[in-house]
Amino acid sequence: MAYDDKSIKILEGLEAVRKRPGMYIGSTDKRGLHHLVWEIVDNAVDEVINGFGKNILVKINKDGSITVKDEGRGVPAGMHESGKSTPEVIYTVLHAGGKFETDGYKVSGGLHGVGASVVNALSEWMKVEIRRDKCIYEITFKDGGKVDSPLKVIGTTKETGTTVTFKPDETIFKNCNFSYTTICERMQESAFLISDLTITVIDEEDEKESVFHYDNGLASYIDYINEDKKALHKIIEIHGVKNNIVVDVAMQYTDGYNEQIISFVNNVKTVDGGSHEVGFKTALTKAFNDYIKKYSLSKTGLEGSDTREGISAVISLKIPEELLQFEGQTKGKLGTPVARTVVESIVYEKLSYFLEENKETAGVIMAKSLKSKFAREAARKAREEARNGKGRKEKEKVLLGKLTPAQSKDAKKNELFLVEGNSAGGTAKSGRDKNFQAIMPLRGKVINAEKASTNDLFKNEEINMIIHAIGAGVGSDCDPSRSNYNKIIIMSDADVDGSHIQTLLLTFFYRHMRPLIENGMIFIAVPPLYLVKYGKEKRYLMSNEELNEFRESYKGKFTIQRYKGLGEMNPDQLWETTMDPDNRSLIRVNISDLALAEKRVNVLMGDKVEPRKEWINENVEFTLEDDYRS
Ligand code: 28G
Repeated sequence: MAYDDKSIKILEGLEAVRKRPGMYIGSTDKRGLHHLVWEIVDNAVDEVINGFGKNILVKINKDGSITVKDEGRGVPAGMHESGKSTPEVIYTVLHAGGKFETDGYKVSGGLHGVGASVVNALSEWMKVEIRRDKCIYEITFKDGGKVDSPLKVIGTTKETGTTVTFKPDETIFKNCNFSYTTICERMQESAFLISDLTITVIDEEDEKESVFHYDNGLASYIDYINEDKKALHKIIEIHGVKNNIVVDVAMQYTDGYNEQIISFVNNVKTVDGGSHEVGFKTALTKAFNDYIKKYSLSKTGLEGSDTREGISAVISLKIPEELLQFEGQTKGKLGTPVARTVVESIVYEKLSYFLEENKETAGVIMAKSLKSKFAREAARKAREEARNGKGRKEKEKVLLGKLTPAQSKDAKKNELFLVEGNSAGGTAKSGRDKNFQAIMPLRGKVINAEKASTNDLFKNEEINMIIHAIGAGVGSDCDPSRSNYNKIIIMSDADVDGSHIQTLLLTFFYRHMRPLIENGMIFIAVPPLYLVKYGKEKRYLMSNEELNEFRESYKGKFTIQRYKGLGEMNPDQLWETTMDPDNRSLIRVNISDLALAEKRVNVLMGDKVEPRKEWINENVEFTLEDDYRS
């Protein structure tokens, strides 16, 4: 290819990065901005890992640019076969000079590994200074990677190393302010993983400086994590190599209950864990169970979670590039299957040995795990007792305080009325057939199962009463054959509030007792809207339509009474019109109603007033359309 053609290709490459920055650095928000820093710092860290220089400086400059300096060999400053200088190639050709390999391990930055040219492409300007061969070289770029001044010698030096300064392009990044804290956190992490390394972070504007260096690697990391916690023993360190995979682990139990496992692969954090973490957990469970069995510390075994209560652990793996496999949207999960077996066998073997050699520490850790096991078992027992045991009777008394039960215990025939308001509840209680009808009055508004946290929902008195009265269980436990009632009937006023209560109850049943709906056990009662009296006769009318029909067909004198609520009826009337199986109308709620209910939930519970009003106007009558006579 001709020289000019190559130049055009390069510019096209950088232009592609500028067109779709997200493809190369994930995003153009704060994360993306800092990604630029990690790309450059990773290269500097690689030099340290390769054994060249130990100090790295990261400096946020007053003009919004950032400088990264290492004391490595310095980027080779010769001429490339293309006729360009090597630094120009490295900083303008996509993927060139980004990541290099060391002993077969692709170290650091491996996740996105797109290199310095991407950073250049997304910068307003960039300056690279190279100290090497007693010379100081400099090359500068502007406007997304265009050479501003080609490589030249600008002075002499005895030092070696590379210094890169760049200013992110404000037209690409929403916010170009580097965060001192974000940078410090990441640099500290690197310093924990690489014991030789010293990283200094400076904020010139705010005159802040932090230096990160840790002699004890992962053990220092654990010390830091457990700084404000009470550790139960000295840190356990594990090291091993198998199948070319290097495994390092540091772990320590605290008196707390949290499990904190942090893992890295080739110095990159695996935020979503993966096969290495699975191997670690399996090894822990196996080694501990062996130990408690050998010394007869418990008749039954530990579960995995028992062995991890209060643990802080850092796992660091070095995996040859050809074995690397990452999963998940953000590639934060190690896939490599062999990593599981390698970590499992190394940790199991070394940990078992450690326990045998350190009986005192072993005792402390086993006691902690056994305590966790007992607590877990006690909690389960308490849950079961709450469900079927003695404690249940007491609780039920409170929970069922408002329930007026039916006399018969025939679940096949019994009906539960959920009645809006105490006064209507009283009317229903007097009017019902007490042989098979039970009444539960509901005061005020029912909690919104769509919005409340599960925790709040199940603390709610009304909801608890309903769950306990029905007795079929909730959630995955819900079993219609255990229901105390064949029909559960929601009885509310024929107005907006009543419709609201229906919706809230249906939402709850839909979310937490759906099998009852699927079994056709949930109903809505339909109280009459009008009572017309003519001569010595009376008739209840269920809708405006019925009223119109009556008006057209009846020619004599009559009076109309409109029922605003259940409370306006006397017990006999309520029985006659709404509760008597021979006379009443019930709507059986089915799942397609529920699709409707879902919509209702959205409209009714949403924050917008207008669509809500509209919806109520359109749908208040809906209850009468799919009339179901029982
Ligand atoms: C300051 C911020 C970021 C770097 C080096 C050192 C070498 C290098 C960098 O070489 C081209 C490709 C593989 C050899 C390597 C110097 C070998 C000999 C280096 C950095 C040539 C890249 N002498 N230091 N790149 N390699 N620091 N810091 O970027 O074959 S990048």
